[in-house]
Amino acid sequence: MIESPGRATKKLLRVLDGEAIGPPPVWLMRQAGRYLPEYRALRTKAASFLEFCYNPKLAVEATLQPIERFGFDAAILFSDILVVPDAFGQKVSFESGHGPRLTPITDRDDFAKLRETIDLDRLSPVFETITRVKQALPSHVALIGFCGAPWTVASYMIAGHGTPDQMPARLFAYRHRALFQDLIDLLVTGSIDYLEQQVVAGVEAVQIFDSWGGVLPADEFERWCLQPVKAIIAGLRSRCPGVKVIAFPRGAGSHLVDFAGRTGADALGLDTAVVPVWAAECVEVGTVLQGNLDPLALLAGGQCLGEAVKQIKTAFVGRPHIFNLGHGILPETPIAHVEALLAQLREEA
Ligand code: 1CP
Repeated sequence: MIESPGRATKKLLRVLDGEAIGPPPVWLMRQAGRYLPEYRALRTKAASFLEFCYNPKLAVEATLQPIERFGFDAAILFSDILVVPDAFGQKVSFESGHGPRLTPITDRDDFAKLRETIDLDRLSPVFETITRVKQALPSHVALIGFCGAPWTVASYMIAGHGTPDQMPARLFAYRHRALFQDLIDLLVTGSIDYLEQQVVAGVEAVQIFDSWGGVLPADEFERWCLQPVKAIIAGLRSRCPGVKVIAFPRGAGSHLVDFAGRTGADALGLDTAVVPVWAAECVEVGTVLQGNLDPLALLAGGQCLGEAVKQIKTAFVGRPHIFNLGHGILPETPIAHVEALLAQLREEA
C-alpha cells in the first residue's frame, strides 16, 4: 500500500482499495482536451503537440483545467501514449487533423534503430509535470498516470499512423513473430521503467490503455495483450508495491471476466459496448469496475444521457465502481452535458 496523508479523503483511491461508494467517484477518459475552450486556447501556445506534452507549464495547466472546471475525483496526467515510441528514438509527430505520424517499423533493421532502453531523460518533463500537478491538486483529488499497452503502442509503431482495424500490426505479428515479440518485450520493459518513474514522481494509480486489443482472435489476444499487460503489472509491482493499476482492454468482450485476475490489475475499465449488468454479475468479484457511458450519449445529452447514466449507476450499486466513459470524450461534446452528467451523478446518492 502506498500511504499518503490524503488517501482516506480520496474517493477514487478508496474505491480502488475495494470500497463501494455511492455516488461513485468520477473522471472521464480524455477529460483534458479539445472540448474545453481553455484547452484550445492553451494548445496554441506550443508549436507542436509533442512540445505541448513535454512543456511542464502547459501540461500542468492542461491536467488541472478539467479539475478546476468540473471538480472530478481524479486528474489524469496530460501526455500521450506515443511519448513512449518517441523515447525509444522513433520519429513521432502529430499533424493537426491527421493524428499521429511515426516512421514505421517494417523490418529488423528498423527495429535495431530503436534504443535498447527507454530514454527516461527525454521523458523528464513528464515527471516534472506530475510532481507539479501533485502539489497543485486539491487533497481529495487523486492523480492517475498512464501508458499505452504494448499491443496498442506497437500498432502505431508498425503502421506509422492510426488505422481503423490495426491490420498492419496484425499482419506483421503473423509474418514476423519473433521480431514482433521482441518489439512487445521492449515495450514491456520500457513501460515498467516509465510507469515506475511516474509513481516516483507522484501518481497514485496508473491506467494501461489497450485501445486496440478488441480486434484480435483469442490466441493473439492472449499473447499480445494479456501477457504483456500482466508482465508490466508484475514488473511495476515488484518496484512499487501496492500501486493501483486500472487496465482498459477496449473491446476485450468475454476476456473481461477474468482479465483483472489473470493480469493482476486492481480495476477494469469497461468499454462502451459492455452491458453494465453483465459486467456487474460476471466479472470476477474483487475487481473494481470503471466505466462505461457511451461518449456519444454524453455528446447527445438530454433524455438519452439521463437514462444511460441511471442504468450504469444502478447496475453497479454495491460493487466498487468508478464512473467514467466507455472511451474518450469527443471534441464536439457540449460542456453543459458534462455538467448535467455530474449533477445527476451527485444528486442521486
Ligand atoms: O490537441 C490535440 O488536438 C491533440 C489531441 C490529443 C490529445 C488531447 C492527442 C493526440 N492525445 C491527447 C491526450 C491524451 N491521449 C491523453 C491525455 C489525458 C486525458 O485523458 O485527459 C491520453 C490518456 C491519451 C491516450 C491515447 N492517445 C490513446 C489511448 C486512449 C484512447 O483514446 O483510445 C491513444 C490511442 C492515443 C493516440 C492518439 N493521440 C492523439 C490522437 C488523436 C490519438 C488517436 C489516433 C488514432 O488512432 O486515430
